[in-house]
Order: sequence, then C-alpha cells, then structure tokens
Amino acid sequence: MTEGVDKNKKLLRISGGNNGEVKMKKVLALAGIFILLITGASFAYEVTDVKGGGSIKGKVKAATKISDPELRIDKDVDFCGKTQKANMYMLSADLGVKNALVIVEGVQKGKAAPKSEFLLDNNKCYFEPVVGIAYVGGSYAMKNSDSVLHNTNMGLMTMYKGKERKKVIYNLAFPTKGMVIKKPVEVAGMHEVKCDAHPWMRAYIYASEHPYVAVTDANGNFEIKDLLPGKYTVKFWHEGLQETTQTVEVKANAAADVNVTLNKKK
Ligand SMILES: [Cu+2]
Repeated sequence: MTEGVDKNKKLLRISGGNNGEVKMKKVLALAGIFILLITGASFAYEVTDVKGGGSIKGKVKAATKISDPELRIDKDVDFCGKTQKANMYMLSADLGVKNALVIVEGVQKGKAAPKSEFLLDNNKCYFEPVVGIAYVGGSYAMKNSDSVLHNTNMGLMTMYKGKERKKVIYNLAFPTKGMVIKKPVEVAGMHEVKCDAHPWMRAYIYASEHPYVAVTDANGNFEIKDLLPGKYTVKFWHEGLQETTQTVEVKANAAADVNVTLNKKK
C-alpha cells in the first residue's frame, strides 16, 4: 500500500513538473513575442560617437540635357512678375544636377543630427531654398520677405496603396512683410511645401533623424561623412528626375564613390 501511495505521489509530482514546464515554455514564448514587439516597434535612432568612420561621396548627373521650364505667373503679377524660372533643372556643363537629395536610409546608429534652424523664406514669390534638409529636434523658421500674402502649406509625403498622399504638418498664413513663424521639426520624412495663394511656388524639405543626408551642389557633387562601417541603402531624389537607390558599402577611414545618372521624370 505504502509503495502504491508513494508511486502516486511520484506520478503526481512528475505530472505537476510537466505542467510547470509547459507553463514556463508558454511564459518564455510570450516574453519572446513581447520582446519582438518592443524591438520591432522602436527602430529609434541611436546616437553614438563615430571615430574612424567612412564616407560616401560622388556625383549625381542627368542622363540628358534638360532645359529649365519657365513658370507662368497669373496672380500678383505687379509684385511677382509675369514669368519666373523654375530652377528645377539646374545642370552643370557635364550634366551634374543641383538640388538632388542624397538620403542614407534606415541608419540605426551614428552621430547626432544638428539641432539647427531651417530657414524657409518666401522671397519674390519663390520659396528659398527650393530643396533643403531639416533635422528632427531642430526647428523651422518660416519667413515672408515679400509685401504680398503668402501661406506655407507643408505636408509629409507618404505612399498609401501605391499612391502618393500628403499629410499636412503646418499650414500657416504670412500676411505681412517680415513676418517669421518658428515651429519644431517633429516629423521625419519628405515634405512638400506649397503656397496656396501662388500655385507655382514649391519647396521640398527632407526632415532627417540623423545627419547622413546631403543636397548636391551646382556641379552635382555631394559628400556624407562619419558613417559607421557597414552596408547602406542610399536614395537619390530629385523633383524632376526619377529617383533611384543604391546599396553602398562603407569601410572605416575610406570614401565610397557613388555616381548615379538619373532619367527625366515621365
Ligand atoms: Cu505665395
């Protein structure tokens, strides 16, 4: 009899132990899912010291010579004039393209972005600059240098079901000359700015969480410094040219040369 009871106890203990194991496995599995959720949800940019980093430099060119369009002006012509150069296709003699954005995508770790102020001026019925970079944590300073009313309608460009959509971030009126409004840069990504009073006015601002972004100069050249070694996807964007991406390997203390040729937008 006693033996039988002992056996039962043992059996109970064993089965109890098994239950415990199953429970523990469930807990571990749940914990795993939870950790995945947390890490998956927060691809926050991590700021670190970069010593002996590498750089990406190169040139953005247009595939063919493209003439810059003239914009017709049909409002406030007394102040704005009747036409305006678009300054969209600003090409050097060897087809280098000014104002292309070079964006290193998905950077998870690197130097801190500057907390700088991005000045967007409404000057002679034209946004200045047309293409620029702002940094999350910094600020926008929007200004009207003109004696006509402008408004700054800034929206984040996103893709939804294959279509481009604009989500308004700031929409501000500037009725008087010399007026300045400052706002924080809180949303990362590509922003399009329009003036609803003057349809020809436009600007493109890329707001970045990290400093690894550049705008090409008058010869189409750019340089992005102090990247941690590794493989990166680099996006090349231009308002009138087809965007492209390239995979670039950055090595310590070295410059990776990247040269791209962009076709005209269809
Ligand atoms: Cu305007």
